[in-house]
Amino acid sequence: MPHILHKQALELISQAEHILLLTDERIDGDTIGSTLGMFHVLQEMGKYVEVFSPKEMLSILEFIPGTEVIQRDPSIFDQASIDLVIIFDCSDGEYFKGYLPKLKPSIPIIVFDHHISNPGYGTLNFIEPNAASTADVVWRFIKDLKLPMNKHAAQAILTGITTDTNTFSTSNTTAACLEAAHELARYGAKIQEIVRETMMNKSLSTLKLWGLAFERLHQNERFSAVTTAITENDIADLAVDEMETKALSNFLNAMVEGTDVVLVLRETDDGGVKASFRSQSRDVAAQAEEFGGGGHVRAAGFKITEARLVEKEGIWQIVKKGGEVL
Ligand SMILES: [Mn+2]
Repeated sequence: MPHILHKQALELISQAEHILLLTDERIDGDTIGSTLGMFHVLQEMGKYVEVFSPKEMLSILEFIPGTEVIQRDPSIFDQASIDLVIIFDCSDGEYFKGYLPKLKPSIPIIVFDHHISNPGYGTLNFIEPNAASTADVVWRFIKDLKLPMNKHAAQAILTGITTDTNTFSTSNTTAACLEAAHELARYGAKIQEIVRETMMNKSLSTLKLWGLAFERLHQNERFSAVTTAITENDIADLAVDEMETKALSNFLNAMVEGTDVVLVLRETDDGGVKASFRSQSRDVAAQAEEFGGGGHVRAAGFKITEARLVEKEGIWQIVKKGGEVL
């Protein structure tokens, strides 16, 4: 029997005539996959649906069916006819709050997420901190309510599950997400295409970037982690996109022997430094919080504005403007 919250959400969806779906600000396979999965389901239900995502799509996610419908122009929020907003994999909802005043205050918001830090900012919130991905939260919602599925929806949702578990290799790989993968495969999802597009098929420049990152690997006592660094120059020289550095963190986490935590430091084009932790057993969310960041227990990060990466005798440090070493 459907959960009461699910029924309330279905009521909102049934009444809505113009639904706007939003991804997280940070683009990854889960936020795009869960959003587009729901897009295909709502289309099957005969709904008028639009999708907004604030950042440029990553080339390695372009195989997900429906990426071409994603709009990036915020004037989408000017439409008075929008009567329901659904947002996926976005832990705080901060980025789109600036757009909300353009919408009627009475418009309900449904939130699907798996970040433990999500305060539940929606009218209805589907937040499962133990779920491997937002995509599998979305899948259980669709299944519970017996919403109409097709193979495009299945492929999008399975992409979210696959990428957030680093192809079923991370400690958050649960029986529930494997069961979801099995059911989605029955709806026509192709795991081999997802793995090839998101994990393999690395461009020559990406592999060169990985080569630089491998060379710089070192044990960093400051962060108690095997650490590497990527500078803005590397990224500019090799013209690779952000998802590739995330893939690098996941790869190193799975591959480096004898360490709990891997840290990838990366300079960003706005003059800051991003740090992303991956862990097998330590709580890296707590560690990231010390630096004003956050995330999941096994995958977390932080960002320092106005900082650069500096190498000193093989150890990479974050140096803030003014010279303070973090
Ligand atoms: Mn996620």
